[in-house]
Amino acid sequence: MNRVLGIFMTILLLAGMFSQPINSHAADPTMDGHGLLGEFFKVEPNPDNREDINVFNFEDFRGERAIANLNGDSFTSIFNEFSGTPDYNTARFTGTIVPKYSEDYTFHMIGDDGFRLWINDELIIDFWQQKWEIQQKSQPITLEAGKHYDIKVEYLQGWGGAWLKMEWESASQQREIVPESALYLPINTVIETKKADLSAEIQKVDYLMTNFADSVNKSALEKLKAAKSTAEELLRTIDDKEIEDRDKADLLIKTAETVSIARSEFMKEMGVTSSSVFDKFNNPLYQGQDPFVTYKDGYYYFVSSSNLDSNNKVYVSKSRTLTDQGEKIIVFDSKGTQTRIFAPEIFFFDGKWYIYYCADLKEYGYKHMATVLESVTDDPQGEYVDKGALYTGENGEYKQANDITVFENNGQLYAVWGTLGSGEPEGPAIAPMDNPYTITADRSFLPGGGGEGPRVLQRDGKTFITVSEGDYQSDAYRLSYFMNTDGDILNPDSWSRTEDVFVATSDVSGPARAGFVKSADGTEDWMIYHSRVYKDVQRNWWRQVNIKKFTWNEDGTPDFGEPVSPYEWQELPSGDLGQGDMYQAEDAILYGEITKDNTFGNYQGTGYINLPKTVGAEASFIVNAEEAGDYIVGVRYAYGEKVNGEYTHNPSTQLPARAKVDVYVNGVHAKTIAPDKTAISWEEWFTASERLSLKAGKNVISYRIDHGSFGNVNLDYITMYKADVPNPVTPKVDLDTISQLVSEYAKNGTIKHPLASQLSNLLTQSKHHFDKGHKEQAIKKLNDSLRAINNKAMEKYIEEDVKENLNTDLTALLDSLK
Ligand SMILES: [Ca+2]
Ligand SMILES: [Ca+2]
Repeated sequence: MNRVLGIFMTILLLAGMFSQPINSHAADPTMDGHGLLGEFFKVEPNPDNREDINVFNFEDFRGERAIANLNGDSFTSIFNEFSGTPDYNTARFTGTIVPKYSEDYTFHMIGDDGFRLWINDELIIDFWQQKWEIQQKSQPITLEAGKHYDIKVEYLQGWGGAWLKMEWESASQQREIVPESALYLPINTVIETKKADLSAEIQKVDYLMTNFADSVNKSALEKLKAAKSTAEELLRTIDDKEIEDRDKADLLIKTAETVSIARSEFMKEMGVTSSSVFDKFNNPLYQGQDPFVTYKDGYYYFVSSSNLDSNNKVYVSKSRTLTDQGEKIIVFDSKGTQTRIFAPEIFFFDGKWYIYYCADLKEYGYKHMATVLESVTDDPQGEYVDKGALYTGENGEYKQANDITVFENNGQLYAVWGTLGSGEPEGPAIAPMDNPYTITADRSFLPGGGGEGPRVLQRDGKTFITVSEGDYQSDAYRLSYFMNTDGDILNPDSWSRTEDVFVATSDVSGPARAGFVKSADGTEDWMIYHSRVYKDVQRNWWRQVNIKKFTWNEDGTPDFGEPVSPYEWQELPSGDLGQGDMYQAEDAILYGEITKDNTFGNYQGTGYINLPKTVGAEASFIVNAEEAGDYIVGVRYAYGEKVNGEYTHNPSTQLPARAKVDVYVNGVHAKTIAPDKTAISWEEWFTASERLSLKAGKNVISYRIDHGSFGNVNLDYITMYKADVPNPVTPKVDLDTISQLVSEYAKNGTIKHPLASQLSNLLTQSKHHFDKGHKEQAIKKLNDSLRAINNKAMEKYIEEDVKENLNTDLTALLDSLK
């Protein structure tokens, strides 16, 4: 096997989240006017009979929200928000449904708990029972293509899981979950909200004309006035127009967009907002747990499984900077054959990417097993093939596993993982691998001591396996490590253990699950780790991602220091390009009830703004794009709001409060972002990044509270840089690393004597000259080394890929010395 991306791979792990429920959130509609309107009600259980079906009524209305469709996602967070508890609630979903074919349709529903479905006022599924996961099927109903039919779903929830799935099929319609695109919100609701959004547009125009009419040219002002008149005229006449309601809604949507575009043109005339360059950061960075990152060819790749919309998927994010995860792409959806996908890690071996993780595999009766995905191409955000479960057992019997990682030592690949199941020996367990997706050897064990989430760090012939210890939901979750110095990896006697090398401080709770990575130029060592978002003493498992630089002790062991406080600014990793141009929110054009503030800490610039809950609020940034194309645009925000029903002790949902903000580019809706909650603290900030397409020159990027948005979010600044441009800095290679490699190659026989000893001598002499300050002689010895490996007569003593690696490293080292 080739030397893998350095010996310095990184990894992260996921905490042992075995007691927690699988959580997900009902998706918000992504298409204008689509989805179903949900109305949510509270009911009271009968104290004498908790299965009394008669308590489920629609009398105590608590709130309404549009949802995309009924796809099995959980209503828990909505119930929590509206009624303070996920238990004993009802909901009603209404709107219209439009089929593609003129055929007989059959509907299938399943849920937790009961439901009933009306199409066109006809009750076609009636399952009004406090039971769960019992599939129901309707009689066929004849529908006409393209026609809107009223749809109504009623739903009851007792306790536990809370979800519904609605599918349809016909002769031409393959059975599928009824998609958002086939569902429409009740038209009256759409018309009313679009009128309000258009009124908000008119107010924004008034704000511009009152305050900035003198700062733009006449033509921009005239265009804005004209757009405003059209909007006012439409609002006066819309109710009386003799057109279909749906056409009224379309007219309102189009007109609001026209005004919005005219406003953007006007704002561009006002000039670019002043900007600076992102050059420092503080922790935390974003929501997440068991972070794992690796660096290759100018990009950091982060891999994660989602906790916010289920644990059935794997995502890979790509970023030019370690300080943000950049754009996140889904690479694997298990579609139910795997659940509880935890702590994925990504590695590059021999031209392909491998993602390792443990999950409950259907094929193994939903036991938690180690498994691996292999990329089809060398694009880590491309397609993957599921290579199936790894053999993590003994005597031919597959055993459960937890938090798997892999590493290479002297050309041999190893897997390390935690053990699971009653009567199982205490891990971590370890086994050599035949290739990146095959283990045939029986497992053996490190010398006990326990810990979960192994991650590997290697330097100067030493291998460290860090593990996380303690209650993962507590302040005391922390790092310890095993150390091997003789390369006898499978011998438990060759490992020693050091306790508590990275522990909580007064303002960082439960720091653990570290992964390790080099700075972009290869000169610094960094760790990425999670901490708990709440610093109280109660148990909870909400976590956030942090990074810090670490160093080495004289005895060659790592010195991780203390977790970095959120109040401490850190410099960018060496050679890191950061997040690019920075535009402060407090300098943006602010509409509606936005307030500027600087009460809470840890902001950049002179303060931050609060995007309120009220419709019509907007922060517009006029930015400059050097060329047209896609940009990664990050927004730094705090969302510390505590919502009804949220509590830090054993929370039943993860980060239940999510804001929802619409993002516009040059007046046109581009994205809706749902920033994760940032703890019940307004002094810890997260960054959310999106890919946005910009024109060359001035662009207006707006963050808006429209109807259906959830505000009360503080914004500090936005950043932007051109997407898909790797960091051109090449990692520096040092002489020690090359010497170590040569010694490993000699050990595993990929370089043979006499070349091995010749090279080793030349490198030792070079180091000696460096130490004495004789740079020229040192360089001469390096050139001699380069000649030796490329000497025709030596060909049979060195393998081709090893020769290639050493050529690359020696040339890079020589270049850096010029
Ligand atoms: Ca239930
Ligand atoms: Ca700021």
